[in-house]
Formats: sequence, structure tokens, C-alpha cells
Amino acid sequence: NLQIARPTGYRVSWHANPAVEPHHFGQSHPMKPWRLTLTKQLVMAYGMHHAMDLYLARAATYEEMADFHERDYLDFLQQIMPGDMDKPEQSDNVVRFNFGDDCPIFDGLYSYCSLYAGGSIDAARKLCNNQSDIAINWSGGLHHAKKAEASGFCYVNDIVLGTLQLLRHHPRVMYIDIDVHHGDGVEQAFWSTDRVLTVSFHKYDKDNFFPGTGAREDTGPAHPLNPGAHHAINVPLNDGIDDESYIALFKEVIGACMKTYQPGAIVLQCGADSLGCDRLGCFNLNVRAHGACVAYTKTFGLPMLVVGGGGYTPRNVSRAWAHETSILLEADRIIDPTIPDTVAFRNHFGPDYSLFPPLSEMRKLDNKNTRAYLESLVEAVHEQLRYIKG
Ligand code: ZLS
Ligand code: CA
Ligand code: ZN
Repeated sequence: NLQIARPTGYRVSWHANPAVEPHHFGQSHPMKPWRLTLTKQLVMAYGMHHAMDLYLARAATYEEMADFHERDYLDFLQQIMPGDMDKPEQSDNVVRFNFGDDCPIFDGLYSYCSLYAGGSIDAARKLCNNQSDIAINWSGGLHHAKKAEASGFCYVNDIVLGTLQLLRHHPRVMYIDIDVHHGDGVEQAFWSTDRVLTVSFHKYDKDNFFPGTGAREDTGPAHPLNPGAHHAINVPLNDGIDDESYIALFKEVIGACMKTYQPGAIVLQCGADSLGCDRLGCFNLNVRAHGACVAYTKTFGLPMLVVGGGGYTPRNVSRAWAHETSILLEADRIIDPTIPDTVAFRNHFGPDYSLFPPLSEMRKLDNKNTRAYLESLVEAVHEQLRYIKG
């Protein structure tokens, strides 16, 4: 095990509660909370836990979650039990709050939600109190949850709750989302304010890819007097985007947004379903490219709330998030790209034990994003940003 020197004057905090990890969405459901166990095991095998402040996340209280969510939705979430799904007296609420195959009712659901939400709230508060510069909650990032609706494996929107904490101290917060899905819940929550600039990169196909929102033209409320006008940035992509184009696009878009908007803090959602070989995703990114977006975001030196999100091939999710933890610690150059060959890892990372397997070569999807298309996206973002110069 490698000991990593604590960087001077630069604090990274890790917010997690191991009680999140054993929750089970059900047979064949793609969301697997045990990917967090695997992530933690990798991080610890590299000794990275020695270089961070470790906090046991509390469960968010009902009142804290009511900062965003409607009370009748939280009441339902709190009292519903696995068997209730098919009970006629619950069916109205099951439908109204969108529970079902994507968002099942499983054992300990409320505790699962309040724990991952507590992690993001705690993390944001550490940033506000100036007790941390970069606060990580890999169990968070559940960007589809609405104020009174579960959606796309997400029940409570920890990102919105964390961002609301940051807004107590920062006039402007920038939200960046590299999950392969559109960050619709976060976009919707801050649709009518100019105090959050939301930026999501995602696969977009209105009819065939979830959630079907996030077109380039959706930039905020239509009325120019609404403060939220132009404060939603969408970067809709096609299948198979590769490392080089994604990194270049990310830097151009985020660089321009930072220059114009000048936020006081950043919330970064690191959904790992944008990696190649993801069970649900369709991009061609390698772990290093995903990490390069995190590294670039860090160069601005702002307080950062870093959360997880999607990611459905657990061995690659844990590779990406362990690598990204090392980037945030500025330890990526000194960790060994060969994963420590311990018994615990043999099932997941063998036979190569590489932190950076060639994901793009394994299930090669054609890159359906032409250079001209990507250039048009960058140009459109520049045009949009002209409206928010001031
Ligand atoms: O961004 O595409 C859909 C919606 C459906 C198709 C699937 N059926 C079950 C419901 C109706 C139109 N849902 C997506 C949601 C993706 C959420 C991504 C979350 C995030 O990464 C942030 C955490 C979807 N894609 C794939 C599935 N659902 C899915 C695949 C396999 C299964 C098993 C369990 C459940 C039913 C069979 C399921 C869902
Ligand atoms: Ca996204
Ligand atoms: Zn996703």
C-alpha cells in the first residue's frame, strides 16, 4: 500500500455511509449500490483514504429533503413497503409518484434515499464552512428525481439539495453533468433562476433514449424576463463519441461557461455510464477521458461538490471513480495503473488488473458525431453565452 502525502492547504473530503451499499433494487435491475463497495475497496487498496478527511454521512432529515421535495411525496416514500406496490389503495400514489420497474419499491428505500442525500448535504456544508475544498459523495448524483416524482432510478435529488446549500453562500453555482443521460431533474429544479447554470452532456434521442429531454434548443424559460432564460445548457450527442472529441468538446464548452458565468462553486456529476462498455450507455469513453473532464474542472480552483450518478458495469464504475478520486487528490501520477492483485479483487478486475482497460476497443460503436456537428454545438453554446454576459 502506497502512502499519499496530504497536499498542503488543500482539503479533500469523502462523504459516505456504508449502509447505502447493501440496498438492492431487485433481480436484473441495472442500478447496483454494491458498485460503491467496489469503489471504496479500490480507493483503500491504493491508500487514498490516508489523504482525505473521511466523514460518515448522516441520513438527511425529512425537513432537509423538504427543502426541495413535496411533503406528500416524502410521506409516501417514508411509509411505502415492498409489498404495497400491488395494493389497490396505493395504486394512485404509485402511479402519481412514478414508481414501477425503473424505480421499484425495495427494502429500506427511505433509508437508502436519506443516506445518499445526507452525503451530498454534508459535503456541501463542509464546502460552505470552508472545512473542505473538494467534497466527494460517490453515492449521490441522482439527477432525475423531481420534487414530487421518482424517475430513472432516482428518488431524492441529492444534487438539488446540495446545490441549495451552496446557494446559501455563493451567488452563482455551476452544475456540470457528464452522465450519459440528461440531467433533467437538476435542470428543471433551477429552470427559473439565473443563480445556477446547468450544463449537461448526454446522448440525445427524443424517442429512443431516456429521458428524451435536453435538446440543444432547450436553454431555459422562453420569456426573456424570466431570470432563468438562457441558463440551461444542453450538449446533445449521438452514439459512440470518442475520448478525443469528448475531451475537446468538454473543455471548450466548460471553459467558455466558466469565463462568462464566473460561479463561486461547482457541482460535478460524474455518472460513469458515459464510459465505453456500459450496460446502458452508448458512448466510447475510456476511464482516462472521463477523468480528464474531472481534472479540467478542478483546474479552476473553485470549491467542488463531486457526486456519482449512473454507471452500470460496476468494475468500470469503480475504476473511474477510484481514478477520479486520485485526480482530485492530485495523486493520479503516483498510483499504479495495475490494480493491487488481492483476493477481493480477483473476480472483478482480472485477468489484466488494469485501472485503464481499453474500453473503446472492446465494444466499438461507430462515432456518429461528425466533426461538423461537434463544431456546431460549440458555436451554439458560444452564441447562448452572449445572452448571459453582463
Ligand atoms: O441517469 O428507458 C427507460 C424507460 C422505459 C424503458 C424501461 N422500462 C423498465 C420502463 C420504461 C422507458 N428508462 C431508463 C432509465 C435510465 C435511468 C438512468 C439513470 C441515470 O444513470 C442516473 C442514475 C432505463 N434504461 C434501462 C432501463 N431503464 C432498465 C433496464 C433493465 C431493467 C430491468 C429492471 C428494470 C425492468 C427490467 C429495468 C430498467
Ligand atoms: Ca449528462
Ligand atoms: Zn445515466
